[in-house]
Amino acid sequence: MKKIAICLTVMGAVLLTACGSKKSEPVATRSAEAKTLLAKMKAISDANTFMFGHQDDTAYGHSWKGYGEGAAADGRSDTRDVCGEYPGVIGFDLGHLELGHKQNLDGVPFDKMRREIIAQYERGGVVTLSWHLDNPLTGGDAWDYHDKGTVASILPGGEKHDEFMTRLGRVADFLASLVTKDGVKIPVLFRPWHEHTGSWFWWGQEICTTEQYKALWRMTYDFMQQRGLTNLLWAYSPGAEPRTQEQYFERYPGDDIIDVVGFDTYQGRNREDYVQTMARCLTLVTSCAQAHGKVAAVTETGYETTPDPTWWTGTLLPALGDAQVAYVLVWRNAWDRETHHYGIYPGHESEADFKEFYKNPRTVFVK
Ligand code: BMA
Repeated sequence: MKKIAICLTVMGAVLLTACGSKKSEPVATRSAEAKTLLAKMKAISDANTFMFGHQDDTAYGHSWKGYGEGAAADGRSDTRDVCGEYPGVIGFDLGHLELGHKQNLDGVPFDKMRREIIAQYERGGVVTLSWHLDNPLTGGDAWDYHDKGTVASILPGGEKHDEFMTRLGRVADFLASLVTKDGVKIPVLFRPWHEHTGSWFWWGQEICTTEQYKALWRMTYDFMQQRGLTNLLWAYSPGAEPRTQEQYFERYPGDDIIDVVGFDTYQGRNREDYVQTMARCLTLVTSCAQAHGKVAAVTETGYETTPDPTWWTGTLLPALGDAQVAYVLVWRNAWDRETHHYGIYPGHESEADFKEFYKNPRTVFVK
């Protein structure tokens, strides 16, 4: 008995020492490149400038696609075709990567996406990744919110937990493959579980509880950290629903996880509603960013088809006012849906105005 006790005591001491020494070493949660990226975003917003962002900018455009039959060469961009430079931020979506598919939910091959992510980094631009992932419980898409048990089913102990970890693993593998030819792990801004203050995705406000939503974030973050993905920065991006800091932070996963705080909102038919919503959300998000020492951004916006020849300088710029945000990202220019575009392209009725927007000293693009 005694011998065992001594043995256990010694083992305990060894374990304690091991744990103790582990604890005293700072845990690297952000790579040097990720820290540099965050500092750059902060400097841009501190200088009262912001990067223009466009979803899928180099994957396809209004009348072309960069993959499949008749593919345009890598690096084609509707934005560059109009103003000569690329957006400062390009967004891509990882939906269906978790299923092991070769293309995302909109048909963009992940190999093409990887090449364009590397190219955007090498030209000095920023990449943000959203994730419209399928419902892991029902097999429906991201908008299949009818089963309120979905989030619970993938948390530890849930019937789909193990399978979901496999899905997260596929995403982690792709994120780990974002490496330059010199071996630099490309820093990217990951923006999962977005627009959760609405109830149109299976992780939305009325579909899961606050505790479940936060646990979902923690599980995702811990998994990526355990995979060594310190090249990720993390964005929290509710919709326009929160009215107060308290509401904004209700489901906030934590200051140790989040780097960028933003919001998604779009213009509908009424310009005044949009300008007012932007003003309200910008005031809220910039004060939240300040209170928590984070960088603010407009993580998604736009006006579908932009049916206003002076929208860029006549609505978007005034709506932004003097708010300090690192970037403003407009949604994609679908090549296969005539009326689903939010960016600019040659021949669009707002082309001349976009060039003015580009020349405005506040906007940041990359060559
Ligand atoms: C949505 C729409 C969809 C698309 C999804 C992910 O807002 O653009 O057509 O599948 O984003 O990119």
